[in-house]
Amino acid sequence: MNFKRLISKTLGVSLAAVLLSCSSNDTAPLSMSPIIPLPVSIVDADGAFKIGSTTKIAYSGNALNEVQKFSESIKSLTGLGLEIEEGATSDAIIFAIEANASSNAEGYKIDINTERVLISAPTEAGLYWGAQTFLQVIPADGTDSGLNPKFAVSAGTIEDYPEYEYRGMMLDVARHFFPVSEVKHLIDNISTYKINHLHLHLSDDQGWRIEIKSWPLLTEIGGSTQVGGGAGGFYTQEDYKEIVRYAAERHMVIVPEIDMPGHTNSALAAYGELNPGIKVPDDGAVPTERTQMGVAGQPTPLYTGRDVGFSTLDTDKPVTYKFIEDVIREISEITPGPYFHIGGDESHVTAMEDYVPFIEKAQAIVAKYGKKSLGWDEVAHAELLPNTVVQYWAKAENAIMGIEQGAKVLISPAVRTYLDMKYDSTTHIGLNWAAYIELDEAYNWDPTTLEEEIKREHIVGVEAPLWTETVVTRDDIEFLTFPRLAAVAEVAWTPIEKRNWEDFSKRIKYHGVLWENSGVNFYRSPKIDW
Ligand code: TNX
Repeated sequence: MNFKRLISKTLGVSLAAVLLSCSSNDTAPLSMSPIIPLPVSIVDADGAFKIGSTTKIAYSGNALNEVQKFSESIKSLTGLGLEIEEGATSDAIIFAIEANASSNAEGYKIDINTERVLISAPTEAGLYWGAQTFLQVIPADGTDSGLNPKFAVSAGTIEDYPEYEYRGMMLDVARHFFPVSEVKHLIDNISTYKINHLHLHLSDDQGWRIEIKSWPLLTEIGGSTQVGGGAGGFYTQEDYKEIVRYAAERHMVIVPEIDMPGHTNSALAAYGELNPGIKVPDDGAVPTERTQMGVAGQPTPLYTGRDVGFSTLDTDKPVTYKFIEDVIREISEITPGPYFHIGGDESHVTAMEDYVPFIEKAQAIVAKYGKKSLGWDEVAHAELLPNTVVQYWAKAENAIMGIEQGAKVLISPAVRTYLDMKYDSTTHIGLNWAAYIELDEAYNWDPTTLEEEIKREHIVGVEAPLWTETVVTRDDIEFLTFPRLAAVAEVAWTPIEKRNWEDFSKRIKYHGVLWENSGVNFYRSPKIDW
């Protein structure tokens, strides 16, 4: 489908005809572009810039890396293999590092006139986000009606910067394992939406997914299976470094998570000395949740089911703290990003008097290795270090307890942002314990109005987690992620005053065409007239 047909489909034939006939060169005004997330400001001007085979990609300042990535992206979008020429000034798409292009480190400016396109930003990250925007302004389909043999982009100016500095997605590689190639594919597809953090849930009851050289059985035994009993798998440290490198090239930070003290059966199956065993309560009854835990000091059986909350590390033993220190040290050494996520959720079989000191010790070890702790909202029961970030997923009162201690909050309410929730009761994969989340429900909310006590200044950003109990293939990942991630990305990037569901529901159609053209699976929400 070409752009005009897409616009006709998007806006209704008559409105599209008016729009197309009143702008020169047959292109819709820049402000009608289907950009997601919506930029802060778009101002239209007369005329259009035509991209053709003679167009050059130019740059000034330290922008060659960005220009090379852009040249690959524009080639796969349009088929045009444009030459890179440092100083070109006309018939050119120019990338320039300019300190005053934006006061935000990730901000950028795009100025389009009939002669050239100028994308400027104070940083390479800003140029990268500017390039993502510009690619969405170019008509998606190379084949043209014949009226105009070039890809015409309407003139005007875009000025843009993010509302939140942390715009994230989480992938659970523990319940089902996904190899490096799948993670890279996901990184490509989500960075289009200016997602700049990928949180990897690297351990859980069903699997331990990262090599720890000082505790080799974690992966050898703990990584050997997954939900449903499949073969599992794990990342070597070299694999993990490759993911970190690939993400960094796309200005995305990897946030590693080792979930503790609960969600640890895979570690207990590998190293029995970490297992406190079944604690028989005073009345002699055996707690059923902990039947998996068996005998203290002995390894547990591997677990391939979907239950949560039945496992815990032995919080009393010194060896447990040697273990978590080794794990945190080895992962921190290969993690350039600022965060280490310590999990802390659903430790239902760890007594609160054991849980609190455990979290405090884990936080201190994270700090010792130069990282900031992130933790699921339950960690706010402990005394938090000033730079710890609490990830609000379930209980607002926990997030508020964190704020009262001076912590910042990462917003991931299950009822809005959980990508593993079904869209509706007929969705073939996913869970529904929190909600059904249709596309409009993933869009129509704001982090600052969830709770009175959680204010703008407390919030570092928004993250959409994808838990993978029911997610097995690339198709499954994509079906639950798209289009909802695009909605959450706009919640995280675009200021609330600019956001509007009606408008989003029109822009998203173009992305359906892009996904279709590039073989990305997505949910054809009945709320959208695809
Ligand atoms: C709750 S969200 C969990 C995960 C599950 C998820 C399924 C959170 C911090 N813990 O262990 O996978 O629900 O939706």
